[in-house]
Amino acid sequence: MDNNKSWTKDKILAIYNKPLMELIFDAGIIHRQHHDPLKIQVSKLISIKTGGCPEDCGYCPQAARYHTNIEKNNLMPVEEVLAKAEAAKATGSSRVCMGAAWRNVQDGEDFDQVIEMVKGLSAMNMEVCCTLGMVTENQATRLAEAGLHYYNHNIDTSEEYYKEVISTRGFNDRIKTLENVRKSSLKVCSGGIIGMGETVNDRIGMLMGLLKLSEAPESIPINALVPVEGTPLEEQEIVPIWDVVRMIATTRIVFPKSTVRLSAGRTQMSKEGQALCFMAGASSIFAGDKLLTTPNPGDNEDMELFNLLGLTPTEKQKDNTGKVKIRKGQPVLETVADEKWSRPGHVIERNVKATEKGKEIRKKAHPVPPEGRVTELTENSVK
Ligand code: SAM
Ligand code: DTB
Ligand code: SF4
Repeated sequence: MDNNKSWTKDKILAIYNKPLMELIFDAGIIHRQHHDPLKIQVSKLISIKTGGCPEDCGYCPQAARYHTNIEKNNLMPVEEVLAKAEAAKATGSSRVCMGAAWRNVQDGEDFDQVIEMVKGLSAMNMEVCCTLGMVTENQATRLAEAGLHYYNHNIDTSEEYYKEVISTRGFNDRIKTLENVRKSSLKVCSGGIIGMGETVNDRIGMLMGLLKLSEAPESIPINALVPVEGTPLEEQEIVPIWDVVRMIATTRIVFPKSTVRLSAGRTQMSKEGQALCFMAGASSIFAGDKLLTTPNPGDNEDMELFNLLGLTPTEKQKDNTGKVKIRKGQPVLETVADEKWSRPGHVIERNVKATEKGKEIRKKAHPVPPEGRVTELTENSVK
């Protein structure tokens, strides 16, 4: 999908700041030119490995260093994933997105198990997406060969504000991962979060980041921050729905052909607010009563909303399972030298504070660490 390189920050800013009614109208027209406005693509998120992540992403309840009230789980058995997907298919999901709380994919047993999940889901005639952290081109190609359609990896925000949210993984590695995914013939899903304390300029900067990719992402999730207790961003105010609508509409105009997904944060939005997002060009949602660890409206509520608005879930797109184009002369299963992912390591005060608070809480709960207890931070060793 072409990326229109003639966009500038100023041009996008002028769109974002248009009178809201004009903005929604303009975005709605573009939406109708490229998409069926009565169809919504519905994806089911399955958290296949939850919590215990060694990273410090300031928004994330799954980072081991913060103390959050989530249920941690090791990698889910393949059968359990397939059963969850079967149930989601029955309620209208055409796509399953599997999420793992990993910094990056590591070759080995766990990755082999994920490959089996992808094969199983793809055989069920569903679109399959994974979000497993950073990937090499080789790993992305293995996923593509197994039948994966999309890989999700968000750039999250502008390159500048990213440094105030995450210190353990670099913005450039996000871009590198997305280009690895692109080369492997998988479709790219990448977007970000609003409501983290960023400026409007940062929101536009996030879109500029996506425009710098060699091709536009096929799918762009716009998440509204879900502020989770214990994370560095726990005290952020819920982002106003008007900002969400503006961001969705602007994304729709800048990326006319991409699917724009109204992602996390829908439990914080009214039905009317979500309807405005669909008017403004959102064409996809996550279904079910849970995202990865936080609540989501649930199937009944979404069905009610769809009925009210006259929307119907899209069917699965044309099946290309087993027809993945692997580039000639590329030995896909041969191990290549591992990518050297960066670790900027600068100090982010609010992340440090939340980490200290997490340590205190754990110390109170376990004054002496039980013998043989492995610290959570070593679960996914850092490269
Ligand atoms: N570990 C992998 C990674 O970081 O790429 C995959 C899972 S990660 C949870 C996927 C995305 O969820 C993040 O990049 C972020 O955009 C979004 N996310 C995480 N926590 C969130 C929150 N509290 N509110 C909104 N979005 C969130
Ligand atoms: C995306 O952009 N949003 C989804 C999906 N990709 C993986 C994740 C949202 C997570 C919200 C916080 C949670 O439930 O843990
Ligand atoms: Fe959360 Fe993914 Fe960051 Fe881990 S890498 S803390 S799972 S967003």
